[in-house]
Amino acid sequence: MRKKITLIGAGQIGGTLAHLIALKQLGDVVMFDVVAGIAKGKALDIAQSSPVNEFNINLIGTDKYEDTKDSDVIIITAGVPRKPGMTRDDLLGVNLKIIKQVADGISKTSPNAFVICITNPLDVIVMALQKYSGLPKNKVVGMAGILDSSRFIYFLSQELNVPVQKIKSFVLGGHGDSMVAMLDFTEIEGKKINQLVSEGKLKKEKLNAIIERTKKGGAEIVKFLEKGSAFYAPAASGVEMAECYLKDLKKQLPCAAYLNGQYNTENLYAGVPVIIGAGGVEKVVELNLSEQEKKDFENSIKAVQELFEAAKKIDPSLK
Ligand code: TXD
Repeated sequence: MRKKITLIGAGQIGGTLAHLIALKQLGDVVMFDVVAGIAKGKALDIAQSSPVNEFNINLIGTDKYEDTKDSDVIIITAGVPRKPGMTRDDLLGVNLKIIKQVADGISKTSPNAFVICITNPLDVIVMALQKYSGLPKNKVVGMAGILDSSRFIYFLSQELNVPVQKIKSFVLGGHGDSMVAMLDFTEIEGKKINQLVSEGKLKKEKLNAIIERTKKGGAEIVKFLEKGSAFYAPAASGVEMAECYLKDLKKQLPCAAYLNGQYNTENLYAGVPVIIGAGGVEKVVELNLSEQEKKDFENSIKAVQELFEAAKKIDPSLK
C-alpha cells in the first residue's frame, strides 16, 4: 500500500515538491490549493511525465480537505512569499490567518500525519500551526535549517573548490537574519573550518561574508526573481525530511522543532538538530555549544520569541 503525501499549497514550492516526490516514488500525491486549478493542472502535468521517468504513483489536485484524508505526510507551503525589500517577518499577518485555516483543515482529516511546515516566517508559523491544530508536537516540524545549511555548504564548496559531499555543517536558530552557522561543527574534508582559517586557507573576512550571504540567501533570490522566492532548494529540503520519516532513516537534520526545556528554551519552535524517523521528531539533539555559539543561539531564540509576541498580539488565542 503506497503512502499518501498531501501538499497544502501547489505553488512554486508545492509543484516542485510534487515533482521530486514523484521522481523518487515516495508515495501517492494529493496537491491541495485554494486555487483548485493550480493543483489540478500541476498534478495532471506531472502525472503525464510518468511514462518518461517511469514512475507509478497517483497524483490528484483538489481544493477539498476530504480528498486529503488519512495522509501519512503533509507538507505545507500555503501562504504568500516575499516581494523584493520584504523581510520574512513581514509575512506574519497574512500567513498566520492562512495557517489557521490549514490547521483546521488537516487536524480533522489527518490526525496521524507527519506535518512539515515550510510557510514563512517559518519558526512562528510552524508553532502557530501546532497550537491551532493540536497535533502532537513531535509530528509537527518546520523546514528551514536544511535549506540554510545547504546554502552555507554550497557557498563554502564554491569558495574552497571542494565537492559539497566533503563538507559537513549546519545552521541553527531562527530562520532569519539571526540564524547561526555552527562553525565548531563545520568540517571541510575532515578538517575543522577554524583550522583552515588559522592556516590561512580561508580568510576570516571571506568566511564572514559567506555567513552573511547565507543569512540573506532568500532575499538574494527574491531580488533576482522579483516575483516569488526560492523554491527548488526549499522543496529539496522538505523532501529530505519527508523521506527520512517515511523510510525511518533516523538522520540528524537541522529543523524547526518544539523545545520543551532543551537549550534552556520552553514552549518555542526553533532550528535545532533533531533525529527524524518513523516516530516523527524522535529526539532533539543537545549539542555542547561554545560560549560564542551559545550567545548567538540565544540571540536567535530571542528573535523568534519576539516574533511570537507579535503573533500573539495579532491573535491573542495563541499562548
Ligand atoms: O525555508 C523556508 N521555510 C522558506 C519558506 C523558503 C522559501 C519560501 N518560503 C515560504 O514558503 C514563502 O515565503 C511562502 O510563505 C511559502 C510558499 O512559497 P511559494 O514560493 O511556494 O509561494 P506560492 O508560489 O505563492 O505558493 C503558495 C500557494 C499558492 O498557490 C496559493 O494559492 C496557496 O499557496 N494558498 C493556499 N493554499 C491552501 N490554503 C490556503 N488558505 C491558501 N492560501 C494560499
